[in-house]
Amino acid sequence: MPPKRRSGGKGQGCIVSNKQSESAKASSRDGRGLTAFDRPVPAGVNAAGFGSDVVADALRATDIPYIALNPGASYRGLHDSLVNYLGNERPQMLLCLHEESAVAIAHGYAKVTGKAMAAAVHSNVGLMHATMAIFNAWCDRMPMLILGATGPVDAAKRRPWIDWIHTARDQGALVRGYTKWDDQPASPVAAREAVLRANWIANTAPRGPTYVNLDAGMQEEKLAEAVNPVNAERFMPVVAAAADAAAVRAAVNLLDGAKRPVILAGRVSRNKDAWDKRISLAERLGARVVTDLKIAASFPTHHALHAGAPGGTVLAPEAAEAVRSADVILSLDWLDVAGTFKAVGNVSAKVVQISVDHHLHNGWSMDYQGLPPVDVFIDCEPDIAVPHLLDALGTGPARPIAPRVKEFPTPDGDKLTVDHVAAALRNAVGVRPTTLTHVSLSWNGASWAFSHPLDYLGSDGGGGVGGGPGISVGAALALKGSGRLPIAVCGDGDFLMGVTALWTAAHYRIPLLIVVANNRSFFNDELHQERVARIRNRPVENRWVGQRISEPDIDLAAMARAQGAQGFGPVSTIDDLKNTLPKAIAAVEAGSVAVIDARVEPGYTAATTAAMTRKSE
Ligand SMILES: Cc1ncc(C[n+]2csc(CCOP(=O)(O)OP(=O)(O)O)c2C)c(N)n1
Ligand SMILES: [Mg+2]
Repeated sequence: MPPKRRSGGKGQGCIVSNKQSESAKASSRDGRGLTAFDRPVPAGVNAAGFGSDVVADALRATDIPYIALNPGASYRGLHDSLVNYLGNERPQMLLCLHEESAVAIAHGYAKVTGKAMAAAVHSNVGLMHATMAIFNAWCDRMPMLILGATGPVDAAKRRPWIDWIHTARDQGALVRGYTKWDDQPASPVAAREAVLRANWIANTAPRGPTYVNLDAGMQEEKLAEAVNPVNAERFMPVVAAAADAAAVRAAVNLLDGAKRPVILAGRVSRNKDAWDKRISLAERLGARVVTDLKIAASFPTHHALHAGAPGGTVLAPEAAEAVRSADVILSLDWLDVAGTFKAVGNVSAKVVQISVDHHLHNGWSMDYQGLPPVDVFIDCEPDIAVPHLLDALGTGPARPIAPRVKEFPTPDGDKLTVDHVAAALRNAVGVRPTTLTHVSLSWNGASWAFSHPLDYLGSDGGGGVGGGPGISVGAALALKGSGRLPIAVCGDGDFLMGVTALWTAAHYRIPLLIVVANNRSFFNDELHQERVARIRNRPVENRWVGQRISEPDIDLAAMARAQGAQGFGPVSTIDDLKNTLPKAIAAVEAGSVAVIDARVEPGYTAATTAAMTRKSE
């Protein structure tokens, strides 16, 4: 039985408007929120008394519902304000066992909602733990507000030893290359402004993480006088951006006359109306559409115009051929236009690029990819530009499009492979709406159909292994109560690096199914070693050395059970998996986290294996 809900404190003394927070209240009442958990006794604190109370007020004004955190003395002032001033609600704390999972949970939440969640990480050490997950979110262009802290900037206030090792001159420098903005405000009023600005910048396209470093001294400082309230909404204005009319006309001139147009459907929102408009655009143009497993679902994969299955490492042959023979290519913020052209070779098409991504590029990280040739550039988000294109195109010649039957590859052999896992999963979930929150590197894009923007959330963004579990927990949090079944397929390496994110899901009763495609190896790198061996004429059979996670095999189901999740397996046969899946799904539907350890044969799709092990460049 969860403890009875009691309100801890009042909060929001330094902010005038409380309008936005009503939505958060509503989501708690309808059972989707987590306010039954971790209730503090009422503290009876009704007015901001300390610097960190002012920060807490600002955080509430952002309307962010959750703050994932791992605690630390550097932000003990803020921690107290969240518990005893705000009453641990709006935002509610989500305790995490590692900073990397705190940030990954915020990342997964943003993948579903498109909005920033908050994460708090302790001083330099917590931030160091968090860095890889921040980098993943940055590369994935996902918003989040990261609060950090430092030992007192005023050296006279530092406790001996610990405050000194946990104080760095420029802590933001640790993450400046892969955050949109950072600050270390020197007063409570400046901190309020920093929190509002950080939330505003994170949520404004191109989205990304922001970092506010809160001086411990500032947090713990007693307010000499009441802080003048502000109307927070006015400091986080909606940024309206439209497509430039001349650029739209130029794009339409190219697209309307195109004989073999191709749409590269890239980074777009989870909005269903925008999804439908994208389909209308493809149908109006008769354009083939290419999608990518690295990013979330952007077009129905079984639409007759979808070319090949979405690829991760390599483009499907049908997609590559469509790009090669295209006369006009429309990139809807495609992740890597230049790289795609390089991989395909001989692309002669005119290119229309719709993107705001260039506003984010910096000198530290090369995640902006190669510089693509572009003939018409529309500097706005694709979801905003597509309706303008449709309007400008008007009605065109009817192009009958035969619907395509959903077909999936037939898995080979009788040993358990990732393709068998996909087939068994498809069969077990039946008609339930599902969200694939993450897939393993071994996943075959042909084995699942995406027909709604929430059917698939894309990969980790930065290629940082270990993000899968945390991202999936955050996505499952955002999907809780939506009627969708969140499913993650994680590699064993990925699962093992991020496994403690599961405890947070178990504690807060966030339902999630994780199937571990357990090949007992960092198999991706076996293929790299095979390639090097081939090029150097050395024994290919040694590729496993320093890669295999066996002897002893790790009991992944036990690792799940140890954290309060339900663990199934190891399952090593197709029948075992078929029998286990319904039980695991039933557990998730009853509110649990369920993990199936599926001992699969090592192996990637034939195309990926061929590309990764080829002898030449
Ligand atoms: C943080 C991090 N460490 C190491 C790597 C290098 N790496 C790329 S894929 C991979 C193997 C992942 O193993 P697993 O999740 O089991 O997937 P598998 O390749 O076995 O299908 C590794 C170690 C990485 N990308 N990120
Ligand atoms: Mg593996």
